[in-house]
Amino acid sequence: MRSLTWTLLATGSSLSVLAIGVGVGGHPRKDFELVGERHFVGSMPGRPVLADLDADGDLDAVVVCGPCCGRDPRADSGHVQVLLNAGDGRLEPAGEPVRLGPTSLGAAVGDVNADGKPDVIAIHHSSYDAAVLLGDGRGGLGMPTYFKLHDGASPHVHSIALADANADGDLDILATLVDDHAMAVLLGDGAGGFTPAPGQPFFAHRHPYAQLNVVDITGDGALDAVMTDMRGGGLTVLVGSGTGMFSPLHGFNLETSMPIAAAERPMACSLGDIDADGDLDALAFIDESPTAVRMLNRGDGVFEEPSEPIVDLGSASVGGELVDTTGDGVLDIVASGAASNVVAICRGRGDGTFERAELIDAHGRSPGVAVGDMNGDGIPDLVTGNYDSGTVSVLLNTRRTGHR
Ligand SMILES: [Ca+2]
Ligand SMILES: [Ca+2]
Ligand SMILES: [Ca+2]
Ligand SMILES: [Ca+2]
Repeated sequence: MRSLTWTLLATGSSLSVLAIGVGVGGHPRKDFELVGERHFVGSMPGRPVLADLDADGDLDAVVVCGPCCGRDPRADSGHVQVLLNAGDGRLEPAGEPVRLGPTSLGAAVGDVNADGKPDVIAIHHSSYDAAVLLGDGRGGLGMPTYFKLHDGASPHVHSIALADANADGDLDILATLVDDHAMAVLLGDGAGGFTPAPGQPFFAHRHPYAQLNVVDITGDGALDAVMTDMRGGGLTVLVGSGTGMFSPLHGFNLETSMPIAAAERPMACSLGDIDADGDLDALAFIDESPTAVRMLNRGDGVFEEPSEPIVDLGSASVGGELVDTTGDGVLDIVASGAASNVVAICRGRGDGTFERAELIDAHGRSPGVAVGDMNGDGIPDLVTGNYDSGTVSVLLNTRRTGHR
């Protein structure tokens, strides 16, 4: 297998997409290396989901192909492809893609029928249908069974999470219903079936959007949900009862999602303890902007902007993750590129602030990025779904702790 190496631009100078690999203002580094070839998976792949689909101990990738963000579906989009890891980060298709609806957008992976084999749940941008595809434990997926997230008139679904919202031991489906201003909750029966939670969907302010986070944010042991309030320009926390029901942290008031004053249209948010005080903070990614906004947790699930909330990502982004890419125990930002071919990494300083962005070439425009250890060396790598080229790239992290 041909192995190509690519350079990562050093920090210390203003960055632009055109400057990648040129080594402006510093020594070019080879911190991320494309392993194998880019895989063509079909039109409009989104952010991969990483999980061990074939139980061999390494992370595999699940990629859903379908249009995002108002673009029309292409005739050949609308499917899910599993890529199996050879163990060193090289991916190979696990078989033929499985057909979904034309606007399939994203997925979550978990065992929903209690057979010990991971299953895939996919959502569709323009349909209330959630597709459940049972895994065979070898990377194969069965044909989809559909469950309605809602019986509404304006299907617009942007994110999904699998979590046990009612604490009965079975995974449940949670999803943002953008135009219904609500979050759907379907309770799993542990056999691959789902029924609507009582009272769902739950009011979630205006336009809850991408990257639904399901965590215990209030510390009472029950799972809560954190999402962006895109039209309202804030963050919404829905407090879980532990029985599958959710209510707004601030009560049923349109004016009281937690405002993000520093920017409009937060598209997505990622959670992590960025200021090392023991609670989960939020980073909101702003639409059509190379910036993210820091929102620090007061400790009780209320997020507030610090005095300098803006993080410069160096490239427009529609989402990303907070993850330790260097092994120093401090969370860094890994942000996908909205209209470029780069992934931006901002190293965390541990005090809630971040260094200047480093831009990494994903070798395909509009990469949606996932982070996970793909070659078993304990260091997180990058896997991108490249929307415009229809490909997936695996970029192995060759950084070492403390290495600069
Ligand atoms: Ca595997
Ligand atoms: Ca299963
Ligand atoms: Ca459950
Ligand atoms: Ca914190």
